[in-house]
Amino acid sequence: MIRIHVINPNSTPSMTETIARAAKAASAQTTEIEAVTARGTPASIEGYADEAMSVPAMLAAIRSAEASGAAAHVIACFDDPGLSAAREVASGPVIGICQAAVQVAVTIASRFSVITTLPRSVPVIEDLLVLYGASHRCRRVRAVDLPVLTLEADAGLARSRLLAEAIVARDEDLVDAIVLGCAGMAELCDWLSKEIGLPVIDGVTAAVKLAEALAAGGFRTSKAGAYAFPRDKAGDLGAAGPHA
Ligand code: 5HY
Repeated sequence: MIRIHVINPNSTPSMTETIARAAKAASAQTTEIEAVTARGTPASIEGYADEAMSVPAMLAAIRSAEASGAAAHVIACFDDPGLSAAREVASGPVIGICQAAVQVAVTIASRFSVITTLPRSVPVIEDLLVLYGASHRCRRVRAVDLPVLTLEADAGLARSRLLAEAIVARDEDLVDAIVLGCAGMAELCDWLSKEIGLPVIDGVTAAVKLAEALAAGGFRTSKAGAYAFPRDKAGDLGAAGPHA
């Protein structure tokens, strides 16, 4: 068995349950999914400050999962918050659901659009697409203009907004796939794909399958460069100590 640690950086347990169901549905028989809710972080991640406030607890969860034998880690938030910091503290591979979804999208489709929750998340995701070298393959990052937690609080409204936006993306953006831009949309993937007749990619599924592949291949995060473990600063100021 390999254990994959799936961390929800926001502090909403019911969203972790949604993520866990999607992760388990995607995982192989030989995979154990350890789904964890970050402690003391924002109830949802909607922009840069929420991201920043979620990272310390997420890093603590990754350190703990490493100690209990996790072979790989999935950051189950489409902003990929703290992804590089997580790779510093982890030995196993760390996969962000945005990066994983984008890698699947560019492999199975020539052009895709992303549909996320609030308009404020659109530039965050656009910048990630540039970082991942995929911005020329994404026609548009769209938003249903609903808060993250409304996906669960009003599932009917979420579905109708997502379907309407996906139809516009299919017919106006002329894409051959849609990427769901929020972990909370994970269970809407198959339904939406059937409704619009296009492949729909959920980042939780993409990340779990990539994590399984990397773990099975024995790949570990390289500690030879920028992803080396954080330095111990204790001796840096010498005998003078921190209050010279
Ligand atoms: C997510 N926020 O996947 C992101 C995406 C978003 O709490 N989980 C969050 O919609 O901003």
